Amino acid sequence: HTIGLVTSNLSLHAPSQIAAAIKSQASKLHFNVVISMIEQPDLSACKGAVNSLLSQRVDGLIVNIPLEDDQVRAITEMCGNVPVLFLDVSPDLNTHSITFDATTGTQLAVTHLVQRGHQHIALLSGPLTSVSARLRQEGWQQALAQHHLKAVVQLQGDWSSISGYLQTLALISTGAKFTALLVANDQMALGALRALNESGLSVPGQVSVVGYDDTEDSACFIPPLTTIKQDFKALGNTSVDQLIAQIHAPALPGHATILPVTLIERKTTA
Ligand code: IPT
Repeated sequence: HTIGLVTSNLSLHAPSQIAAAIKSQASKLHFNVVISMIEQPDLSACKGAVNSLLSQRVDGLIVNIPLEDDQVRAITEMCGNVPVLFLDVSPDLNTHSITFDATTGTQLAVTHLVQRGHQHIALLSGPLTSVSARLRQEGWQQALAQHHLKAVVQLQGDWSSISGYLQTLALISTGAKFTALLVANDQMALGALRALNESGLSVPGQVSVVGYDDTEDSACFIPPLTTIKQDFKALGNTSVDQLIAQIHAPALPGHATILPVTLIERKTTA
């Protein structure tokens, strides 16, 4: 039995840890995993990857690529009778999906900062072409508004650590006054920490930083990163179990599962 996994670039820490978790759980249940990776997410690349896995006669597909609603419909149609499960789509879609609770994740991060007295908060988002990047940005904005606050500056990176570094340097060079920085993933937070350090801004003395993901290296950043944990092991286990259930019962109606997130407080916030 074989599961096909279509994934975003595995040089990114989150997709690679998700792929590892899927592989482990599948092995336990005696399923093979064949992977098709897309370097830059777009519909035609995703269709190509799905087709190549279908031609290898996989029993079901897990798709970890950011997709808009109409793109999800197009991919589902292509799969025909082969069950498919999406990991990076809107939780409001009436399809098989497993995503993390972005409303709670962003609220936890904002509340953590506001409780520590922060009023001047900057945002570093992921690429806004990605659903999950948009959900995080909107979640932060809503949570800030609940505290009658607005982001002082909003920047956008591409999930990579170098984009986090460059965008944070750009933020510092605007001269904008900020005491905290919310970052949409830990890799960009790693770059942000370097930019702050090189600019002589101490973390958390002058600037607090909150990441998002809690990938495996984040406890070893300098300082260890406060972040929102998305449990990628749990995602891997649940998605393999769920896809196998779909394989056994292909008529199961679409269902959006939402996994919980938690705040991991380390040393980048005060
Ligand atoms: C999402 C990660 O949070 C982000 O850091 C980045 O790696 C992105 O994936 C790449 O697509 S997690 C995803 C399941 C929404």
